[in-house]
Amino acid sequence: MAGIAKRFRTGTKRWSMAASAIMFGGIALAACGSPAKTTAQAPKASKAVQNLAVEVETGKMDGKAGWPRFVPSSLTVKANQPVRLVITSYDDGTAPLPSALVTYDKVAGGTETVGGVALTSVKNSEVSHTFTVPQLGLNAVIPAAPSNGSVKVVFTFTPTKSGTFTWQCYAPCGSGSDGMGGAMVTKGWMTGSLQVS
Ligand SMILES: [Cu+2]
Repeated sequence: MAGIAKRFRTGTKRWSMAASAIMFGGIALAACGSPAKTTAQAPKASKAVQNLAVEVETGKMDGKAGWPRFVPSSLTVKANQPVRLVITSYDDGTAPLPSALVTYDKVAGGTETVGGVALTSVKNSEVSHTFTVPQLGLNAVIPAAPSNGSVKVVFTFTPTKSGTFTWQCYAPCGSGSDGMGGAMVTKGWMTGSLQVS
């Protein structure tokens, strides 16, 4: 959460700098009567995008009834370079977030498209899984796939901290009365690692 707040502050600062630049440009324009020449440097070429592909398999596919899993569950990326994580989910089951975790229906720390459409949250009743890295403030939300079909979620983010972090699904898609057992607490299923080097 602190990370998100920090990013927000940075964003605000950048915006106000941009606003000052616009105002300054306006004054220059008024003074000389012709468009002010821009002296700003062209932005540097963007860094190469790191592409990652993950599948969410259902119990039918992985051979363990009621145990959905992310494949692969161990991911490795470089810090300070954008990551394009493509999550293809075949799971048509929903697992709405419980009230204590309901804010995880919102995308955080990056941008998301579902089936090519940008969105900032998924209706809780349609949530199937999340890909959440609490230590990096990342949250991708995966809606249920159509039955016998798949849904493609593209989550783009840039990790700025290096280390080995745990990712976790926060949607109660596991076993037990609260859905938080089984796959949810088993490494390699609904939790795994994100190594940022
Ligand atoms: Cu899950």
